[in-house]
Amino acid sequence: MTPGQSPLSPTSTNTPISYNLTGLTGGTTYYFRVNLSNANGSPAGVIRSFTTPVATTTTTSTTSTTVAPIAGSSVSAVNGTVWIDTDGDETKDASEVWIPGISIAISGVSSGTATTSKTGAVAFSSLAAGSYKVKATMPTGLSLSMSWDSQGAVDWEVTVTVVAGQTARADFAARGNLEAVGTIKSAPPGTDVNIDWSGVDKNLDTPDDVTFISKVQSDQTFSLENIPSGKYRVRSQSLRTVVSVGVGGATYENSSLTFVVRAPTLPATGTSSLPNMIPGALAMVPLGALALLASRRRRTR
Ligand SMILES: [Ca+2]
Ligand SMILES: [Ca+2]
Repeated sequence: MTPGQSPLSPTSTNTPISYNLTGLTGGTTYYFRVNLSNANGSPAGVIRSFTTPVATTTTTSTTSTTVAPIAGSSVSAVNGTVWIDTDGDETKDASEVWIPGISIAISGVSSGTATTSKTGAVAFSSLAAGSYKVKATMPTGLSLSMSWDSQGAVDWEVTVTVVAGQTARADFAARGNLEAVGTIKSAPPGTDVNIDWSGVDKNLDTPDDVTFISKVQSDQTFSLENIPSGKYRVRSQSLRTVVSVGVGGATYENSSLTFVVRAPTLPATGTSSLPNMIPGALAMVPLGALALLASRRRRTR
């Protein structure tokens, strides 16, 4: 017994007495003994016991909400690329260059921006399914023009529908508005001519630089089509020359190299028979076929 709970009140006589014991542990047997004390002596009582009931825990019901984990297969993405489509065939050929440093924005269920990597690529991942607009920004002052995108009009704006667990694509192509022609006096035919372009940041020797490759022909000439303006470094064998090319072009000449960048020269119209033939040929094409001809070709890469 707890000492503070004993002894019982000495005034309780001839009537049953009760006592509330508090702080007992459930499921435990307690032993007790009543000692009486009066004029006849102080006999010790018999030891008795009681066992407290086992405590029971009452739990109240709770409501839980189970959130299903997002399966890996439901994560969607949009991947994109930007390149210079030198030959204008709307296909990225091995000889054509990617354009790093192009800003691409995505908007829709969620939005964000990214810049194309060294390989001209962006990736928007972990997207929710839905419709998105992907817009690439043409850098200014580089004599570059939009020449293709993977949807609709050539406006470098592509709407994609992202399906759960799948990757959609938005690809963009540009063409430069200038051409380069040059001669290398000492190099044998077939020699590679590496022509580094300063890229979107307009500075050479930065990560967004791009290298065009041409070859020396049997008459010592080399050429590039549809290139942008900027700074160029011409490298071939021991040759290494930097040329700045403006929107109007550039001319460089020394004892071993000439490098001329200019707006493309067009064939004289008077000597070509094509202008006379085309209208007659088109006149024989049915209207529906004309519409088909006018529609844009799309190619998957
Ligand atoms: Ca191409
Ligand atoms: Ca650069």
